[in-house]
Amino acid sequence: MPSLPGLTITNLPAREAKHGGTMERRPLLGDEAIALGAIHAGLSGAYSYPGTPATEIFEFVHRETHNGPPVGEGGVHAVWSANEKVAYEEALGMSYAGRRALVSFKHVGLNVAADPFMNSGVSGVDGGLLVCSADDPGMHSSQNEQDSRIYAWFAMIPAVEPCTGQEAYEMTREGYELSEKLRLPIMIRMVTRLAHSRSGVELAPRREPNPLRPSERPADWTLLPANARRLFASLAEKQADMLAWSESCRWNQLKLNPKSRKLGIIAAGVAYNYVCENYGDGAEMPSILKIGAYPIPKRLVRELIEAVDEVLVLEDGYPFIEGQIVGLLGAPKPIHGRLDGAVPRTGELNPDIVRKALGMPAVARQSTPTVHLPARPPRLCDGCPHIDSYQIVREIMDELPETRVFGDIGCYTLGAYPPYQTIHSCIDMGASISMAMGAAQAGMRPVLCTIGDSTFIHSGMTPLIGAAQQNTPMTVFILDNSTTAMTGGQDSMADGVLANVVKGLGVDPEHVHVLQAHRKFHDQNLEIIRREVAYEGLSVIIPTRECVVTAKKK
Ligand SMILES: Cc1ncc(C[n+]2csc(CCOP(=O)(O)OP(=O)(O)O)c2C)c(N)n1
Ligand code: SF4
Repeated sequence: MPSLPGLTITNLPAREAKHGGTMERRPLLGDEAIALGAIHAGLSGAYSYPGTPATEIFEFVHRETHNGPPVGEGGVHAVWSANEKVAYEEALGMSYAGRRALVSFKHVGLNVAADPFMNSGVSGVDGGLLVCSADDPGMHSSQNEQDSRIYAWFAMIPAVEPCTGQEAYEMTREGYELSEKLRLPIMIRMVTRLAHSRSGVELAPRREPNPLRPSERPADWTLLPANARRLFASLAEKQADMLAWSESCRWNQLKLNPKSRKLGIIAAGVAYNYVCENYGDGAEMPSILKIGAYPIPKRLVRELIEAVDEVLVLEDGYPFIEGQIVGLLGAPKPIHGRLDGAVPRTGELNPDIVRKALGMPAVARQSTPTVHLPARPPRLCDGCPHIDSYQIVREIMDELPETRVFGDIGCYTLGAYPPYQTIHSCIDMGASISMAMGAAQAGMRPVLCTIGDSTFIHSGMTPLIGAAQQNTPMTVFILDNSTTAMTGGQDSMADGVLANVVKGLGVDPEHVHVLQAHRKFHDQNLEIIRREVAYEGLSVIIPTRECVVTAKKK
């Protein structure tokens, strides 16, 4: 963490004592620092479904532990889950058994896991449970830039937000102690910039995993109304302890500068680095509250506001801190940030945006020669199996221009771009099938949808059961490329079982077709698909061929 010379540090406790002897140091991505922090805290189970920018957390745990002993002998269980809700519930089961668990996913994954996540605040945990939700401000590879801190507030649980790899490691490692002390899951809020930045991290020794100790409070895990009312009241009571922790923990630091009253800064997570970068040239730093732990440390915010004339709030994501300070009726002093336009309302922060908000003159950056290239949308790889499917869908659309195709999330979403332009929606994982159902129910014809094999297992099976029961007139394409290509080629649970799963969900086997997604079968595939599109009922087409990138890797 950059040091801030010459400031009065009012609540910064001494750094933890070194753990005996020389410390090991490793270059780690922010994601990897979380993974290793969990392993060193005595992790017994890691759970996840791939999603940028969180994927590397699970992959690191797997890489580090898969050759180790079984869980019963101190090892770590690490197998991808079918989706984030399943991952969260598996982690809860591990915690119920008294052992420590880590569940990680991208921010929208938390929407999928929201049901168990919210309820786990009420039930509480036994073995420590850390949930890392990796936000993507600026939407580098996401559909939105929702802010997971609001979920932690919603579930009434503590959250930590690292600004360096070292903090990511230490917050995770120590988070397990807090989780077991408060008997609550703890959220680690990550952002893309830190998740994918590499830095040297000092490591502490690995702690032994917890022994198997099944919960002695099964009633607390059984959220019948009478139990849930009691537990929710107890969660409300814990809020005071949580606030006391947040106001005294080392992740929240108030540094008052009595010489500079005009401006105070509140900087959360990586925004703190951007402030330090801008004051790094020796300029005097105003009073600053660095926030790395939530609930928002009210007392420290109040102390800062009392010490200065106005406050600038810098936070990646939503104006979460700023909004709470301003509240409904306004703050006692001017508060600047995303809400009053001092900082752009959306998008990722960076040192230049922060510099401008601080009122500093722009720094001259070394200009790079600009080459004007024609705009080129991202496209499917040459030889991609999805190309063969989309060529046929395009032909169907040319024959029947009223055709609508509901898309989903994966490499195949690129079918929305030229030259195919074969997708008319993409909202969230699994929505292709459910939205196609709704549109068919509204009377639209013909209705098609495309979904990848991994996305189908994640959240396409449930709507397909309903479509099979109602024999909804639509044609579902499950594009089986034997992998989860978009997130880097993780194994797909659909491998080898797709047609049987589809039939098992109740789809009439006469209208289930496994096709080879290859140019040389184009004519016969087109014929089958034409027939099924004309059929006034549910059909499922499974074009199959391995992703060429995955095949090459093998
Ligand atoms: C809720 C949620 N979880 C994870 C992701 C990240 N993600 C996007 S697409 C995808 C799966 C892609 O695999 P598949 O459906 O097989 O299509 P492919 O990329 O292989 O064509 C994942 C995991 C996401 N966008 N939303
Ligand atoms: S990675 Fe695989 S699935 Fe994705 S576009 Fe390339 S070939 Fe197609």
